[in-house]
Amino acid sequence: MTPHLLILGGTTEASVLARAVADARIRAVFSYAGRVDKPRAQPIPVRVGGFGGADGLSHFLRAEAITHVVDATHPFAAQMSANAVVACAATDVPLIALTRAPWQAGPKDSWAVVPDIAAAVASLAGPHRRVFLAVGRMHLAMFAAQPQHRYLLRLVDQPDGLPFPDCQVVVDRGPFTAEADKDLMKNHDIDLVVSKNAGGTGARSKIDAARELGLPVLMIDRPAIPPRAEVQTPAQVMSWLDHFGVDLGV
Ligand code: 3Y8
Ligand code: NAP
Repeated sequence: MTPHLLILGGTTEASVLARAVADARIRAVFSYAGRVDKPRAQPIPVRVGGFGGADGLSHFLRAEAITHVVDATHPFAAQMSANAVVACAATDVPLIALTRAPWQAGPKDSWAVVPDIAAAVASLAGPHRRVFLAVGRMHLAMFAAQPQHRYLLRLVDQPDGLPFPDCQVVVDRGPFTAEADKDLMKNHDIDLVVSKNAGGTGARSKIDAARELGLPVLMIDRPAIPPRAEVQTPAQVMSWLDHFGVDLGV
């Protein structure tokens, strides 16, 4: 069988894996949803846009003769991950997920943990605060239910129109650093950080900065994802491929 790998991407780890796959000269395609204007370039062919649900993904797997799928999407990309489980089962294509363990609160952290974004919105009820809302763009509208706060938003692209009367926007994509996030939060006199429990390294700087500044964090737990094989490092993905007899070019 001639290997043809599909990497469902959009994370730091997916980009590291793409580099390892390119170096091993394994035929692969990297997939983005098309959420942002200029996604990071990759050293392997890239496709952008949804597949059209699990059926659309099954069709893609057959049409492109995909032999292995690596779901290296973000832990909050639950729909994509669920579709990958269904489509790989339907087409009998091996699937592995490259995931990041959730961040754990340390002794110096002051986290309030909520199960999902709706619960985070509800827990923002109460008097005016200066909130660093670093959860991206897609769910901002839900937070409009709490307009009494001053929000600092960090977005990948310049938004057109924002659902808050009092907010400031920083357009930046990670990975970020704790030092820069400390300065940002001090300059904006932030008194609460709202974050998804993304895990990994690319988004944790604001959590480290909050700890060092002694600020509380509203931490949003990740959504449930159907069971599938999971590993935590690109190297483990490469040995999974090796296990299937894929020539790693070494
Ligand atoms: C389009 C593709 C790489 C990947 C980099 C990681 C790290 C930097 C930190 C903050 C939190 C947030 C957000 C974030 C981070 C990495 C990683 C990560 C968080 C890009 C990218 C795409 C996206 C989509 C985007 C979402 C948004 C979420 C911003 C590329 C840059 C908040 C998640 O405007 C929008 O529509 C943005 C949408 C989904 C969450 C949301 O709900 O808005 N990511 N982020 C992917 C696609 O089209 O398929 O350009 O690289 C990737 C990265 N974002 O290779 O360097 O691995 O997690 N991304 C969160 O974790 O809370 C920012 O600001 O502190
Ligand atoms: P999602 O809610 O799970 O997916 C919604 C739909 O978007 C999917 O059903 C699929 O459409 C399409 N899609 C998602 N990821 C895709 C991919 N890599 N390639 C092709 N289509 C994809 O996903 P999301 O939370 O919007 O995340 C979108 C992208 O941003 C992913 O690449 C993810 O890794 C990245 N990202 C997300 C977050 C986050 O906080 N959610 C953070 C960092 C990076 P069809 O059903 O039409 O196939």
